[in-house]
Parts: sequence; C-alpha cells; structure tokens
Amino acid sequence: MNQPTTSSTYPENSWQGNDESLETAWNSGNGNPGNWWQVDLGQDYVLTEINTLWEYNSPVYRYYIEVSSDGESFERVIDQTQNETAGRERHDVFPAGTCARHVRITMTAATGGFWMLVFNAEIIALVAE
Ligand SMILES: [Ca+2]
Repeated sequence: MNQPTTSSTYPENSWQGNDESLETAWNSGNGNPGNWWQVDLGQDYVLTEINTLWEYNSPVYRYYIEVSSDGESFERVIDQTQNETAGRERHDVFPAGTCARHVRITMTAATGGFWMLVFNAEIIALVAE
C-alpha cells in the first residue's frame, strides 16, 4: 500500500487507489476506453494475484493488466477484455513467474458507459530472489 501511483487522468488523485481505504477512489472522470491506473512497487516482485475494487456491481468491467520492470516497456499478462462477469470485486491471477515492479490496469470498456474508478488495488507479491 501507499506506493507511488499515477494514472491517465487526475494523477494527483491516483494515490486513492492504493491507500487501503475502500471509501476513497481514483476517478478517471470519464468513460473513455484506455483509461489506466498504475502503481510502482519500488522494486521487482514475483507477482501472484491482484484484487481490485471497482465502482459498482452492475457493470461488466473489461480491462487488461500489464507489468513492467523499467516503467517503459510493458507486457500484458492478464486479459479481461472479453470479461462477461459483472461486479466491482475482481480477482486475477498472474501467470506463473511474473516478476515486475510496475503494474498498470487499463480499462477497455464498462457496460452502461460507467467510468473507471479504482477504490483499491491489492497486489499479492513475494520479494524476488
Ligand atoms: Ca482507496
């Protein structure tokens, strides 16, 4: 928690997706595809799982998750762009061996035109050996 964050819009508010409070959120301010939220874990970690809390239960949120070690070259490791399951609580598993410092979540669509809000992103990780 409380690692440095940034985002496609309103980066000054991006920390609210990583402050451990489920009452505060980074709000993209629009429903455009391609909005993203990113966290810098400070060093490479072996990433295992990620739990994200979105805004509402009614929409189907579609997104992908990329990781990077240098913050410049990102690799898509989780693809939920074809997701059909509605809900604000999302749980994703990283492919075995995923090791990175930066994690970026990009929303491609939300049914109903809802905006991208990240209330919380919990990344489960192990220190890289
Ligand atoms: Ca929060």
